[in-house]
Amino acid sequence: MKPIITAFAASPDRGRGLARDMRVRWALEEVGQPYDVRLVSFAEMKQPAHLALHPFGQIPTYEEGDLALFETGAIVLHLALHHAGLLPDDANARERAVAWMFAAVNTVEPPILDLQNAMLLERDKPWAAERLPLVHDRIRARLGQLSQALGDADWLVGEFSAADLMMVTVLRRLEASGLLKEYPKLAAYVARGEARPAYKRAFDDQYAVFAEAQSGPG
Ligand code: GTB
Repeated sequence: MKPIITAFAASPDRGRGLARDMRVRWALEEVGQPYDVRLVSFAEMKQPAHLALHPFGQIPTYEEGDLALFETGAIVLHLALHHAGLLPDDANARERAVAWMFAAVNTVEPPILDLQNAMLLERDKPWAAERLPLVHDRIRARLGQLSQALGDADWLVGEFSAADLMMVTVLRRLEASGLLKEYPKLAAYVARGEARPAYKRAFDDQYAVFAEAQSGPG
C-alpha cells in the first residue's frame, strides 16, 4: 500500500524546495518507497478533515493504512525505522543519529525560524533593525557549533542518515540569508545532501507542483 502525504497546492516558497514536505519526499526517495501526494490549499488545511490528521492545520501529513502521522521528524523517523538505509546498523550510532534528528529540529531550526519571522512578519516594526543582528548572531552561534561537530566528516554519524536529511533541510532555509557561506564546511555539507539522487528526485517532484500551478488550467 502506497503511503499518502500532503503538500501545499500553492507553495509560498515558489518551488525552492523549502516547504517541509521536502523532508518526507526525500526520505521516501532514499528508501525507494513510492508514495502519493494529496495537495491541499491553505483553507483546506484548516478544515476538520485535515485537522483530524494534523492538529495544527499544517503540512505535511503522512497516511499509511490506519497510521496517520504529523511532524516531519516523526514521519522521517518512522520511515527510517521501517526501511533500511536511513539509520546506522550499530545500536549506539543509531541512537546518536536520532539525537541529531532532534538537534536539527529542536536546537538548530528554532533560531532559523526566528530569522524567517523577523524577515517576513516583523520587518516594519520600529525595533526590527536593532533586533536583526541579534537574530543573526544566535544562528551564527549554532552554525559554529555544528560546523565544529561535523569537522571534516561528510555526514554527522558515519554514513548518510536521517540525521543529515533533517539537518540539511533545516540549513537550506538559510539560503536567502547568506549566513551559510560564512561556514564553508556546512555549505559543502548542504551541497553534498543536495547532490544525492534521492534529494534531486524529491526536489523535482515538489517543483513540478509549483510549475503545474504556474501553467494554470488548460
Ligand atoms: N514542526 C512541523 C513539522 O516539522 O512538520 C512544522 C510544519 C510546518 O510548519 N508546516 C508549514 C505549514 O503547513 C509548511 S512548511 N504552514 C501553514 C500554516 O501553518 O498555516 C513551512 C514553510 C512555509 C513557507 C516556506 N517558504 O515560503 O519558503 C518554507 C517553509
